[in-house]
Amino acid sequence: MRATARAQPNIALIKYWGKRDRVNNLPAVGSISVTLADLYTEMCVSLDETLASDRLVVNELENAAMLPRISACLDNVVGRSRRHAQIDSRCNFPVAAGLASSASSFAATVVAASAASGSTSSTAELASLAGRSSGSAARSLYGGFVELRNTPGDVSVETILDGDQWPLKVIIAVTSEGPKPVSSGEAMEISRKTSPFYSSWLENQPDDLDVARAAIREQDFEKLAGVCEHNCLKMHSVMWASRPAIVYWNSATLNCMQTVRDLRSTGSAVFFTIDAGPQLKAICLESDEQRVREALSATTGVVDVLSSGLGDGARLLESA
Ligand code: 2P0
Repeated sequence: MRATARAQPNIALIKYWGKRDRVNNLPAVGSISVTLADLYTEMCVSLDETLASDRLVVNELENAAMLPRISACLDNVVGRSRRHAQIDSRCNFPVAAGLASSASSFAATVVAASAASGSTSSTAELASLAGRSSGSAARSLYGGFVELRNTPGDVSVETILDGDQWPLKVIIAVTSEGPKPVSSGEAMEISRKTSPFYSSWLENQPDDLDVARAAIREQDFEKLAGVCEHNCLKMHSVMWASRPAIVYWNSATLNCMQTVRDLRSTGSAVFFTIDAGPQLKAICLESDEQRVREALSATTGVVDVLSSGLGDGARLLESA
């Protein structure tokens, strides 16, 4: 009744922002992401009848803040009348800072919990369960370039193109390692209720998804770069126009955007994207990785630079 799984975070190229059903945590829009290879979260779930309550330890520290969401995730996967669980998590990158740690955490949790309870759920079922805990987590069940589509009452997720077919690199410029001021879930609700741009965000998303999907299939970097930066800035415009305004960027985020623009104007194949946090993610061709890394490392306000190739979906490491 113990299993360990590993999952990598994913970075959205075409973003999920807003929910159509808050009870089942269903997104209001489809999204497209890339699953990373080198950043990961491991979750070890032990279902144990001797425990009086669930217990979560993240990187060897007790974590009460995230426990209710993890417990609810276990209820979804194993059932409410389950045994209590000891959950030990290891994450090799900063948590809760806009690096999609919730995606890798919940993707790994559903795989580990399912195996620990002896269930044989399909990847599609596990993706749907992960999405109930965190919308972006459904995408981390799959590798490479991944699309999440809305279906009636659920989501369906698939790999559009394997990462090794088009081995892009993701360079993450970390500009702050603290937790974010407003959770994405809360911020999405503020946007839905108050942003004057929210309805046009929903309306235009299918067009961006079509362009990005085609660009990925054709491996057309310029086309992908254009639609991804546009989609990212549009999502942040929705946030900025919300009341209260939601601004996740800091001055270093803007410096990094300028660095990426300078690189592109001097011939590098690179574009940026920014999620619910101040980190900038630069996506580039393999041949430009070194140059992008060096330029972002030298950008004012950048505290760390991580890089990753594209990787596989969540998987079971061991079960007993
Ligand atoms: C994304 N983000 O597509 C977008 C872009 C942040 C900006 O999905 O409320 O943690 O748990 O379903 O998945 C972050 O939100 O939100 C996110 P919940 P989640 O990656």
